[in-house]
Parts: sequence; structure tokens; C-alpha cells
Amino acid sequence: MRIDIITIFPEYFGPLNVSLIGKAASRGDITFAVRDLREWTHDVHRTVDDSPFGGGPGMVMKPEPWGQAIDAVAGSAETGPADTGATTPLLLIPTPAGVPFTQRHAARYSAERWLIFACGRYEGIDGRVAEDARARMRVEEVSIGDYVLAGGEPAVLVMIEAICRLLPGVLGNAESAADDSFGFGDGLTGDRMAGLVEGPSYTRPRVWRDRDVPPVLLSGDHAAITRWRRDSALRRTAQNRPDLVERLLVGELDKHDLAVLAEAGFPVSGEDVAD
Ligand code: JA5
Repeated sequence: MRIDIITIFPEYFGPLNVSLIGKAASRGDITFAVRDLREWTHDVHRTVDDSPFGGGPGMVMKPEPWGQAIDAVAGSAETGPADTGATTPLLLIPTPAGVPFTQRHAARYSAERWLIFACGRYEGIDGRVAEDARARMRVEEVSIGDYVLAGGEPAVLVMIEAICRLLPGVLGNAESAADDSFGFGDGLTGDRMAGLVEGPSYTRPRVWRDRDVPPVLLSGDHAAITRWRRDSALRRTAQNRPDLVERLLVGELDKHDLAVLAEAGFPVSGEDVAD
């Protein structure tokens, strides 16, 4: 996979050389190209921003450097850092006004050959830039959460981590991705833990500061362990993510699940429940 990033802060992307993603990049499984937007400015001050039409606070990123940057990067299929055989990239623009980025997006983007990320700063990028790019390529505006950042850079690091850990060979342990919280390693549901966050995990020592690891995990009874893990996932989901409990399908909950949820304050309605 090839990933180009356009930013006014190229130094922000040092972390891409670290850990599993850094190793995948060293092997050539992922090729990163971080480009400074100011390469496409032509004035002595290398200006990338201007005041907003219509008034208001802050500054807006000028369209001309962005238009040239996107044209240059997207037009570099043969001359660029990695010839993946892809000819049209997917342009991703982080913005708090975007579609919420989820594990499904991460899975879908991980199947792409070429991604371009455009990092805004100030009050964002002139609205014509995304509109114009859409005439030549697929463009998606995505948000990593309901909070405001000073720029798209940290959101891009987050999305790259979520996407690249799904690439074959990057994670090491293929199973870890499949039964993560939310559990659509392949973008599908159907997994018994799908739609739940995970409960806590434990390792040695068996007793730490007078606290025992839950004995069932040492029992060797795999059915009991699976049931216990599901109960703790249901309890933690009920506690921290009532929105996810609302989306659980009654048909995928057995009587034991419903009892656990009821105890956690979620009396799920419905008679037609699986045994
Ligand atoms: C701020 C100019 O998804 C959360 C995000 C906040 C934020 C993003 S993404 N981009 C920007 C930005 O500020 O470009």
C-alpha cells in the first residue's frame, strides 16, 4: 500500500517510523511519502492561509496550493515512491464535519492500494478543493470523533494506525485483529462478540497487590472462559457504551446475555429470545 500525506507539518509524522508500522515500511509493505504543502506555494512568505469570505474568526487554507499539491501527488502514479499499479488514489480529508471513521472504514481503506491524506489547519481548507478533487478521484471527509483538533495531523496518524494494522503481515498475530473490540476484522459482523467492547485481560503474576486474576481464567474450562469473557464484555459495554447495547440484535442474545444486561441496568424487551 502507498500512503501520501500532505501537511504543513511534515515533522508530525515521525511516529510512522516506529513499531509495527515502521517495520512494515522498512520492509516495503507500506510506502509513506510525507509532502510539505508549502512546496506548492510561490510567494516569498510561502502563504497557505487567508481570511474567510463572509467574515468570522481565524483563517482558511487557500485553494491554490492544495489544488496543485493534490494534482501533483495524485498524478505521480508512475514516478511516485511506490508503483502499486493503482492509478487513482482515494483522497481522505480529516475534518470534524466528516463521516465518523469506524473499524469498517479502517477495513475498507486497508483494501485500497493508494491513499492520500490531506491535513487541514486553521479553520479548514477552502471548500472548493474537495469539490474539485471529486471530479477526478474518490474523496471522503472523515472525523475520528466529536472533538476539535488544531489540525488533521493527529487524526491521520490515528487512521493510519487503524488501517495499517489490518494489512497482511503487519500485526504478526492474525487473530488479534479479528476479535478486537467491535470485532469486524474483515468488515463483517457475525462474530459472537461483534458490537461489544472487550472486557479486561490479565497476565502473570496470578496475585498482584493482593488482587487475584479471576479464577475461571486459570480453570482450563474453555467453555466457562468463553462465557465469562462474554459476560465481562457485556458488562463493560453496558457501563461504558450504552449506545452499543441499543444496537445489539435481540436475536443474537441468549437468555444468559439478557440476564447479564438486565443486571447491568438494561432490561432488553422481547420474548423471542434464543436459548
Ligand atoms: C480538526 C483545521 O475528527 C476529529 C478532527 C478534528 C479536526 C480534524 S479531524 N481536522 C481538523 C482541522 O482543523 O483540519
